[in-house]
Amino acid sequence: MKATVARKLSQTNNRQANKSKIDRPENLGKPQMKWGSDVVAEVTRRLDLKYIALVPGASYRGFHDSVVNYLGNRNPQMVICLHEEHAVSIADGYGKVTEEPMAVALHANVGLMHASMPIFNAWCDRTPMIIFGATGPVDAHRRRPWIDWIHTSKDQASIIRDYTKWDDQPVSPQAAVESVLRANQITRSAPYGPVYICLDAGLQEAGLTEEISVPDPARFAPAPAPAAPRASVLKALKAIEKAKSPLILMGRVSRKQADWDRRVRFAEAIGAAVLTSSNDPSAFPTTHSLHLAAPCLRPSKDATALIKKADLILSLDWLDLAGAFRLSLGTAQTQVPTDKTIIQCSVDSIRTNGWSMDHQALAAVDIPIFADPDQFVAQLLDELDVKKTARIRARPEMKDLAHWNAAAMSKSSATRGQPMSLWDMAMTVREFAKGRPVTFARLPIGWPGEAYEFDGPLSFMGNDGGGAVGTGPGHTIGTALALKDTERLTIGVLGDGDYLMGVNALWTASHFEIPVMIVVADNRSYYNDEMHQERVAQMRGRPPQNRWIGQRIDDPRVDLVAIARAQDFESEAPVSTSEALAKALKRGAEIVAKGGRYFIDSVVQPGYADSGPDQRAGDGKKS
Ligand SMILES: Cc1ncc(C[n+]2csc(CCOP(=O)(O)OP(=O)(O)O)c2C)c(N)n1
Ligand SMILES: [Mg+2]
Repeated sequence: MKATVARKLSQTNNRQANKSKIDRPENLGKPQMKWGSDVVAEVTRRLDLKYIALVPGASYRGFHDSVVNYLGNRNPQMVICLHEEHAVSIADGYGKVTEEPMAVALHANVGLMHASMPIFNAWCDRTPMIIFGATGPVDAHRRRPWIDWIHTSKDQASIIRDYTKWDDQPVSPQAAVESVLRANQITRSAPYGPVYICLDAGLQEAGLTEEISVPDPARFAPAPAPAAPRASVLKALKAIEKAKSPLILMGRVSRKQADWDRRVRFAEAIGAAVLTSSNDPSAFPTTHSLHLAAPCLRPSKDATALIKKADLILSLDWLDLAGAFRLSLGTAQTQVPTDKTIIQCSVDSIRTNGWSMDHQALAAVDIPIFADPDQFVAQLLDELDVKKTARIRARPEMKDLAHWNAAAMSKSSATRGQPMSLWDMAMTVREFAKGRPVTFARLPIGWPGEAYEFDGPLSFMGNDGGGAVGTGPGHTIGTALALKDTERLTIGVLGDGDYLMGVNALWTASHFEIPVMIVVADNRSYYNDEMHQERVAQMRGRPPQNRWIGQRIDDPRVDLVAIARAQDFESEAPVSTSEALAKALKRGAEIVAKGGRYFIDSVVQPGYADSGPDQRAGDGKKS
C-alpha cells in the first residue's frame, strides 16, 4: 500500500509542476476586439471573473472562440464539465465559499434545460452566478437548416425565470455591454442569486461595425447591503437588554472571518444562547459554550428546549423561522409565538416571487429588521460599545441545556471492528477533522448534528438549499476550486445516490487538477425514500418490509471506486469499519495535501443517526 501511495504522490507532484499548462491556447498574436462575442468576453474579463464552467455548444461557438482566442483562456478560464448540471453546481460550490460569482456558459435551450435543476438549487442557496446562454440566430434568415431551428427558442429564459434574479437577451454589442454590467450588479447585490444572459448567435458572430465603449466596471458596482436604521438598532437592543434568556438563531450569514468574530463577540456580550443550522454554512463555533444544542435544520429535542425557554429570539436570516416555531412549539404556522419577542433580520423578502415557495412560512415578527445580518450585528456591537454596557455574563438558565457536546463526545467511540453505522462513520470523520483545516463542502442526509465540529466560517459550506440530489459532487469540486490555493482540505461527504447522480463531475477535478477528497456514505440505497415508503405503508396498513423495492441501489452493486478511478481519482478498496475509514482518511489527506484527488467508499449499514426529529423514520430531510 505504501509503495502505491508513494508512486501516486510523485505522479501528483509531476502534475503540480504542469499546472500552468492546463488548456493553454497557442499562436494568439495580439487579438483585437472585432466580433460581437469579443465585446461580451471583454466586459467579462474586466469584471475579474476567474472561471467560466461550461459544456460547449455551437449556439455559443462565437463566445467560446472569444474566450479562447481573444482572452487567451484566462480571466475567465474555462472549466470544462461533462454535464451542464455540474457546470452550475461547481459555480454554486465556488460561490458559496467566495460570495463572488463564477461564470457559466450553457448551450442553447438543451444545455439550459439540463442545467435548470442546479440553477434552482443556486437560487435556494442564494449564490451569485452569471450564466451565459445562447440561442438563434434570432434572425430566421440566417439559421442553418434543422439544427439552428431546434436550438432556437423564443424567450428562452422563461425556462428558468422563476428562479433567477434577472435575465436579458441583448440585441447589439453595445447593449450586451450594459447587459453584462447589470448582470454583475444584480447577482452581487444581496440577497444573491443567479442571473442569465442569452446571447443571440447572430450577435455573437457578427463583425463589429461601430466603436464599442466598454466603461470601467467600478462605476457599475453593486451598492453595499443595507444597514438597519439606527432607531431599529436601538429598539432591538432595548429588547435584547431586557431579555432574560435571549437566543440567537444564526442563519444565512457571511463567510468573512471578521463577521464571524463579531458574531461571537456579540453573543458573548449579551450572554445569548446560540443555535446554528445544519443546512447552512458554518456561522458560529459549534463547540463554544454558548452553542447549546447540536446544529439542526428541524429543531431537535435540545433545540426545541432552547426555543421554548427563550424569551427573545434574534433570527439572523434563519432559513425557516415559522417552521422552526411550528415544530418546536407545536403551534400554527403564523401569529405565534406571542410570549417571546421575535427580531428577524433579513433582506430576503425583496427576492421572493409567486412561483417558488422557498421563502418558507410567514413568521410573526415583533421587530423586523431589513438589513444585512452581519452589518446589523456590527451596528448592535457599536451601540453596546458606545453605551459601554457590554456584559459578558453566562446565562445559567440556558447553560444547563448545554449537554450536547459532552454527550457527543461520550458517545463518540465508534464500534470497534464492527460494520459501521452512519453515526460511527460521522464520529470517525469528526475525529479525523479535529485540529485540521478541513472544509466540508457537503454532509449527507442523516449525518448527526453532534458530528458538526466547526471552528470557522469555512468549516462547512452547507447542504443543497434546493434539496437537489446530484449536486454533491459538483458542489464539492466548486468548493475545492475556490480553496485550491489555500491550505484547506476540501472534503465532500456524500450519499451514494447523490454521488452516483453527479459522479461524472469528478473528471473536471482531475482535468483541472483540483485537490479534493470525496467520501461516500455508501448504504446502497436511496435510503431517505425507503423511510418514506415504510411510513406510507404503515399509515396504510400495508407491509412495510417492501420499503426497499424501487429504492435499493444494489444487485448489481455499483463499483463506486471504479467510477472514481476511471476519472483519475486515487482510491482503495471500500472500507466498512471505523478503523479502516480512519486510516483511509489519513492516506487520502496525504494525497490531497500534495495536490491530488482521493475517493473513499465508506460502506455503512442502512439507517440514520438517531439524534432528533430531523432523522426520524419517514421524516427525512428531503422528499
Ligand atoms: C433531483 C432529485 N431527485 C430525487 C430526489 C428525492 N430524494 C431525496 S433524498 C433521495 C435519496 C438520496 O440518496 P443518497 O444520496 O444515497 O442518500 P440516502 O437517502 O441513502 O441517505 C432522493 C431520491 C431529490 N431530492 N432530488
Ligand atoms: Mg444512499
